[in-house]
Amino acid sequence: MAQKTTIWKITSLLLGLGLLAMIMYGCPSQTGMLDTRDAAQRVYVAPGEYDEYYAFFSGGYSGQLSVWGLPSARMLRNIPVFSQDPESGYGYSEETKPLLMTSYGFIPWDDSHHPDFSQTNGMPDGRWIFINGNNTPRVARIDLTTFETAEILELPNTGGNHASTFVTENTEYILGATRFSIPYEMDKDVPIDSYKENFDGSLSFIAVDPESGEMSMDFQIIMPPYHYDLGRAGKGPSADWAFFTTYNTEQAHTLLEIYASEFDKDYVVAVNWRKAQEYVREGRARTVPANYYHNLKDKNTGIASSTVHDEVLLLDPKDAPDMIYFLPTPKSPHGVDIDPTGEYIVAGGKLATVIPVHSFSRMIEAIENEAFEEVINGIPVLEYEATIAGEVENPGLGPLHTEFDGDGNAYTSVYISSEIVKWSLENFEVLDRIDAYYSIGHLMITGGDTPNPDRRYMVGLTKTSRDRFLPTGPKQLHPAQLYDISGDRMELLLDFPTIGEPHYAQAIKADIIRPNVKQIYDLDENKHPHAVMRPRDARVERDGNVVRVYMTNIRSHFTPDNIEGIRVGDEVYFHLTNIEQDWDMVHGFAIKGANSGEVLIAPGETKTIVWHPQRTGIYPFYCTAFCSALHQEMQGYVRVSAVGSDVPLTWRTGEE
Ligand code: K7E
Ligand code: CUA
Repeated sequence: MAQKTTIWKITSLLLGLGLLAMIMYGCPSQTGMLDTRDAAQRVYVAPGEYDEYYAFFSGGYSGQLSVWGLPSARMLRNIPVFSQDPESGYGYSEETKPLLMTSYGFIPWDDSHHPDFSQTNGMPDGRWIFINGNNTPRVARIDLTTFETAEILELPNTGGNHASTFVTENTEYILGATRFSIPYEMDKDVPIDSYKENFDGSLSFIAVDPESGEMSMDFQIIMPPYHYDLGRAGKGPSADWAFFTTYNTEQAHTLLEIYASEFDKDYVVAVNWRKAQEYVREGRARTVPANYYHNLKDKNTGIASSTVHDEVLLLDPKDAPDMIYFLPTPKSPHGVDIDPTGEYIVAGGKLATVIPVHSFSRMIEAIENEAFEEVINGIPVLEYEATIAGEVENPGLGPLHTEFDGDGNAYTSVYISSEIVKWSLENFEVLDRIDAYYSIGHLMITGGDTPNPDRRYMVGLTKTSRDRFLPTGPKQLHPAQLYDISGDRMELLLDFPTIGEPHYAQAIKADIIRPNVKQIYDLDENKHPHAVMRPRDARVERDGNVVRVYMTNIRSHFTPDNIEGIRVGDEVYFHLTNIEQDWDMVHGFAIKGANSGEVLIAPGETKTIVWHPQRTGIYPFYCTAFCSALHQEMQGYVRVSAVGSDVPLTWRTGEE
């Protein structure tokens, strides 16, 4: 009897908690879990078959961009972007090192958050994908014919480029913004307590050449010293606008956890970038000194080089009327997301109890009616009531990011209560909710942030996996979950570990990219100045203490293989040309004692590694990729003699 009472007490307690949760969060999802076999079927891609989607996950603190097939969640590639990659030689080879140059020198790491595709008429065109570096502020362009980083541009006047890379409808601009306000003047040494006087915010508009994809810093807008968190380009009717969230409008500079959470509302910034561009063309921007690097890989040689810029165009809202507005938004918002119609501007107030949804058309009306609360540094603050379209009640605790399925539904990731909440753009009512494992950041819907998403799959990018996978010590990989969103209820299909910390992701129909992917680098187009196309042209040349080895690689030998006459103190460049013209026929190169990674050379490509021999002796080098039955034979030796030795420079090509 006593036992029964206890059970009943526990049951009613659980029921009560459930009821409480229902009151707090609306109707809970049934289970969301499918019959396991059914789920397995729906993510099954048979051996030899291709996935339907390419998905690109940011690497977060890995600085890279990983590529996955969906729905199988097979990892296809990890593209090195901001961080050196000893596996491929990216950031170690002489060709790629300049990509990682900044005004602070060679920075072989960054923190990559938001990938976004180049777009044509609002739809991803599969030509390039961009991604931001949040730490030493940068933006990178990855060429989707080769899946390689082609370009990196540093951002001046920026302390953490987080609200990036969001791309406008026809890739006119990539957005950027300073997450942490900082003093503008370069290297300015001021007390941090002088925050309000000396610190400024900035928004960046990076232009993209429509043919080559080449990026350039077109202009920046100087802003009050708030924190600029996330951005989005408008769509359709709002396509000429860009939106950013702010937090710390309190302008705190210590204990932000407390002092940057005081105000009930911060702002969404709305910028008419087309108008800003006109003002800049009219000469209303001023030129200010700056110092930033632009690193670009030459298409013909494969060699990256750096250009240093010393000024930037700066537009002040005080000199640029009718261009930029603040929309009050509760409370320390994180994400700002634009629905497929371009009408709704959804903010994720991480400390707010509702999800505020602004209306673009109401915003335009409010601007016309001058429904302003005040004007800050030339920026009118619109009345909250004048722009708001609705608020989603009971969204859960800590809403962050919202995505859309194109059928009038929105999906918001909710960090603290660790769930995804689906709600209606018609009446702002919650329709469904499903657990996330655990603590979700961004989510992503196939077809993405476009006027026309594919209502197929949704990926939740979560922060901690805890008990979801076999344990690997105190730290587990960051997980992701795949959901089917084609029905009324969200259904969990799969959960899988990822690499790095994916913040955001994009997925595109594989057909858009696949036909353009290169299988080889064409040797006829290889204009690398140190390339050799035939083993008989292979040679070694000395100029003072600089030695250049012009080497070919083909199954299963290096030419030349044996080199003598190298001395301690020499600077030895191995210029390796892979003269294979077969898809995926790579060779690697490594030499004992080199303070470097290996270099992996794709078919038709030339890559260079530099080596500074420290000690006399015999140094084996070998191919690191198991390329053929005689791969183990793909090797050679370098003889290193003492400084001043008279051993003549010789090499073996098999022709002598
Ligand atoms: Cu929410 Cu950098 Cu977009 Cu992480 S960010 S989650
Ligand atoms: Cu080439 Cu192994």
